[in-house]
Amino acid sequence: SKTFDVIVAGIGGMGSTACYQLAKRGVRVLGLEKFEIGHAMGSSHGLTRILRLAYFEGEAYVPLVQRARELWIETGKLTGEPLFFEVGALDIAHEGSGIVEKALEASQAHGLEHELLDRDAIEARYPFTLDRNHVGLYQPQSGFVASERAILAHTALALHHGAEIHGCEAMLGWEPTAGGGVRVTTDRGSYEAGRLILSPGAWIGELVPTLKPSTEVVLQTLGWFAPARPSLFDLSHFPVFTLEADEGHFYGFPLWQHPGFKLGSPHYGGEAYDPDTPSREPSPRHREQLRACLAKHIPGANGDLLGLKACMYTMTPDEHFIIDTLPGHEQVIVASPCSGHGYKFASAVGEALAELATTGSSRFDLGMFGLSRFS
Ligand code: PYC
Repeated sequence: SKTFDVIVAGIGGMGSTACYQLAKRGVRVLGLEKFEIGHAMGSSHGLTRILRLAYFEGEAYVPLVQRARELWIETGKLTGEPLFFEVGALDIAHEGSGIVEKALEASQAHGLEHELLDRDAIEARYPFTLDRNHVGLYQPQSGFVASERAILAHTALALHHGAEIHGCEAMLGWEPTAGGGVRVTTDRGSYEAGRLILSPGAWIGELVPTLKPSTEVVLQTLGWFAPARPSLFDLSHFPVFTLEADEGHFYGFPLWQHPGFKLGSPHYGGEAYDPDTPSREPSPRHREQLRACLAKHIPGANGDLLGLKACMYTMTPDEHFIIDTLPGHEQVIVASPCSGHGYKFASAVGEALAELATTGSSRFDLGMFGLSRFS
């Protein structure tokens, strides 16, 4: 079988950046993807993903997202098409719920530009209709990543640097070799490498059954709706946002590359899902929730439905990521799941994975993503 330095399984957000970072370092890398490159069966399609710097999920994420932002900008310049759009981000939540308070804590701890807004200030600036106790934190240096474009761009760069990438080739399994490497079997052949990076998203439990108990795949829904006045949601003055409402924790985007206003179903409202379901049918319940959120909080975007897409989150019990070597198999690096908030970090995670695979350590403190927390 053909031999490589590193095999990367799963060429989505994390795998595409890992292939690029490895190939750029002169590493002989094979990338394997079971669907076409840039497919809509995983967790990164639907054009855009939020990038927030003032991270309410934990200020420890801030250095990683700062580096990710730098890399998205750098790689966008390299390919001639921007990957990061600095439209600002607005976290809106009920006062005292902890979200705005934690975003503020992260801003202060890392000296991030930010602005606290009360309900009246938010409504004066943006087309939201909010609850009396809603408050917000605006971060001008945040924005969104063009996620589909970025996967294709990183794959193109990886190829440019000599990576071998196989689309439409399903990995069936892996086993350690006597020499301390790995042998990977696919539906088209078998390959050997010194190291294996597993970034298969929702399929991690199938490739590493010991991780099944600490991961849950859920279905989420993205909706696009015709705005009455598209100019209100133009990316020149409308930011990405997260909105904690009584109906759930929603998130949305300014208009970009699609005539519809994009709104995501409640972040904590995913439905248990089998990633091998052959088609991705959006949830009717999510569709109702999106409609209810628009009617109550964003009436200017409550127009005709233009599109719905289903996508998957792969959750860990504490909602942090897994980025670690596999106990007993140090040649295998796991880089999934991301608990539904990982894409924004992918450029920096790719760099961290390349460092781990080539030197055994990373400049980033990846301690909070370690597997030992589940044992
Ligand atoms: O990180 O803002 C975010 C996000 C929204 C939906 C999923 N992740």
